[in-house]
Amino acid sequence: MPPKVKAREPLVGILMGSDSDLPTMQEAAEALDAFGVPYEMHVASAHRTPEWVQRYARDAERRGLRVLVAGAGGAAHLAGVLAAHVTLPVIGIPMENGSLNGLDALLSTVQMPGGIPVATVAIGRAGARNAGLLAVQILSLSSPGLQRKLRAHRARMAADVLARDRRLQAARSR
Ligand code: RP5
Repeated sequence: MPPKVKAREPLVGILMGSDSDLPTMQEAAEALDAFGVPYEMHVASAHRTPEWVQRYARDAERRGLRVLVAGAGGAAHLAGVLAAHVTLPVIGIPMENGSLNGLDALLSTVQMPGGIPVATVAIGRAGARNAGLLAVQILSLSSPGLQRKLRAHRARMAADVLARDRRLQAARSR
């Protein structure tokens, strides 16, 4: 059984390798905000603050966190190192930066050894947004309220696409 937590205590831990990742990671935070999911955010580095990351991961479950979201660039090991220390789901976001535009971070995040999964999303802002949504979906497994909000969100997206198509058809028939 997951630990019982007070409603406003963070359920999601968002970590990023550097504050230079914040504009991208903000997308994940905004997705959680949109669903009213409480979270915390920290700058922490698998390489520059390895002990801090290990301690954070080891304490995460006891503190009531249910999902970890980690973004890093370059040799992006933050999500993988977290995953090594927890059985909570870990979602990894490769940052779009450096000389390889995020391809290095994508491979570093996604190519985990068998047995220690990291759910890796797309490079950059769209990936960060999806990471937030995926965290909501995971939490919705034990929250009918979040399930309802997710269904409404999907319905709004579908309505938006249909409206765009109507505008396209109208423009083409002029
Ligand atoms: C990674 O190196 C960070 O996650 C960031 O994406 C990148 C650059 O970090 P800074 O030099 O801006 O601190 O570890």
